[in-house]
Amino acid sequence: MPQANANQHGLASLVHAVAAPNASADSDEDTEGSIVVEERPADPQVKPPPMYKVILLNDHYTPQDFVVHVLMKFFYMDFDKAERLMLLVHTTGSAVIGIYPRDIAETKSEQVNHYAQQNNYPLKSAVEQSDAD
Ligand code: TYC
Repeated sequence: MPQANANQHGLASLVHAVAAPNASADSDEDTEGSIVVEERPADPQVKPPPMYKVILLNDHYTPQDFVVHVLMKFFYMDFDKAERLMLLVHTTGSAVIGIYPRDIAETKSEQVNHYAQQNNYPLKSAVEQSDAD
């Protein structure tokens, strides 16, 4: 039975079963007995895994400096970027602060929420699928 296989170039390959040494002309081997690999275009229905947004939510109590600190600590932003994003959340109510694979997005969101709770602030983040279709 042929086995589907993805290679490093986005092409799918069909690798045929290892054949017996006395192969005939219509087997999966060439005349030397080597395994034949056929390449075909990657299946367009094979989608990359979905990505997830980490969304920061505004509240009326968390100090602006603490929000900037959180963005620098968990999202590795420099001060200017962290301050701009904090102000965007402050003025609009929420903003996307990063897009990641699911596990990483969930871990970062939990880190923010736990750290805020430890410091007795109501700051919250949430995770939402990015490219849902
Ligand atoms: N609105 C808060 C204040 O005025 C600051 C703030 C900004 C809180 C962003 C949360 O995600 C937030 N102190």
